[in-house]
Amino acid sequence: MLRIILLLLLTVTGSLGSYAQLVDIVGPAPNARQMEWHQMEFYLFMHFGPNTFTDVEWGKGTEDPSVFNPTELDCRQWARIARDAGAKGIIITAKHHDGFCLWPSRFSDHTVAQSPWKNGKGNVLRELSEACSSYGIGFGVYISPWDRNHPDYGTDEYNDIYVKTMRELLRGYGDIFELWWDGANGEGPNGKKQEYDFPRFERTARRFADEALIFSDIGPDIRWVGNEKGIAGKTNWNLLDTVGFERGIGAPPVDTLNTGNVNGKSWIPAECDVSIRPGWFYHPNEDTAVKSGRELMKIFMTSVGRGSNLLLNVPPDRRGLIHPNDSAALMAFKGLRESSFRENLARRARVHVSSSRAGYLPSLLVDGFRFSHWAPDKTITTCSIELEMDQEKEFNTIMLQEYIEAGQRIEAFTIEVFNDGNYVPLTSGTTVGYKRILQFPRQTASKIRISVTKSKASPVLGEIQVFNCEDFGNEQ
Ligand code: FUL
Repeated sequence: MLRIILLLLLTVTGSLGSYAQLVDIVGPAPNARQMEWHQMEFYLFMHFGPNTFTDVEWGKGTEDPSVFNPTELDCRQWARIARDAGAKGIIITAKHHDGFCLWPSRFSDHTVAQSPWKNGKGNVLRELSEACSSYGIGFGVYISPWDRNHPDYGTDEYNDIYVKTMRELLRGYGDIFELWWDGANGEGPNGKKQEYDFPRFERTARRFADEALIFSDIGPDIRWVGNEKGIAGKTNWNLLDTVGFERGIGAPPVDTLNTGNVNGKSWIPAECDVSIRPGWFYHPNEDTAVKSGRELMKIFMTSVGRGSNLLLNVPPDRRGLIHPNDSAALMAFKGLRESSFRENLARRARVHVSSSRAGYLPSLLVDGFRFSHWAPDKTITTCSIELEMDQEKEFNTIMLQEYIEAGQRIEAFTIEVFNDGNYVPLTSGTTVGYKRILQFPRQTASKIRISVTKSKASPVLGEIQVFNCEDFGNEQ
């Protein structure tokens, strides 16, 4: 009943923020847009442009636009496959470092309008934004600040051009869920490097797409995880200190990006960008090097399973379609996620807790909803939670979720299993965050004890689930 009331409350208010006010917030906390983003968990990246046809990763910007000529481009196929794979959105390289624009920008003469595709009348962004909205997934854009084509690159005028380009793009294609800023900063056709006016770029983004979360090495909304392998830190704070740091060369050290800062001043969660193939762009000789569903599952465990989001790159081929090898791998990945997390063995387990706060029912931890949460007494920072299942069960995976609307708090926890009349250590970890998935050797038991051993403030947990699935071979 309580669950129904809470859900009604959420539906009626339409905002997570109002529910978050039921608990006190400690330290930086996600805003409503970031909270929606955390819940997306997994979405696709698409690198597409002249490089798709010239077989390189970084075009020089001197490529003849006539190379861009997909024969069967179908953005609805991309969006359908993304949706069917359980991805919640697509971020497209609207403009990569070669400067080529996938829409007919008025501020460049290196665009789809100069290509033979659809006789220069095509617009990939228009087709993709419409396809994403008709399949109910988000649409995001990568707009490379580095531009190896634009003649003004390296001069003050380029900052104006970049702002105008952003404005044109952010106003013209509906809601944008994420704007992706790459850190690369090389020379332009005039041999000069650009001093980017990022404060102005940020103001432009906020003004014309205030719904968009901005990704870069240092946010302001989402940070790079520090590698392109899909591996977040086992310790992963959603907090980051950015003062004194810049995007690109001046970014925080990669291990800081990987783990965040325990006492960071801003909520800037990590996103793991990784490609399904060795390269970011499509290369025919990589058709046989597509990661398998199992490999993607391993990546899921080290990204989403460590409280980060997963941005998986699936580059369309020269026809302008997702290659069958990639779609098969995506479907295998989807199948593995479904089979792995289908049966929560702790659903409706009896929950015994070491301390209780009035109004916070321990049973909310196993009700299948992260929003409904439990917390011990306000003054208490350590606690234990015992799950008692109705009979002995085999399991090898535990998923924990903090109610991060109230801030990220947990610093260390242990998991024990009841064996021969005693609790014995099974595994342990540091941060939990939005989601933490731990795998361990398969156990048979009816009781599990999770103890929070260190927390910045009274821990607030939303959900605990237990599974018996394949072992994805990740070191926890
Ligand atoms: C990098 C770029 O230089 C690559 O080409 C790619 O776009 C990747 C996602 O980010 O920094």
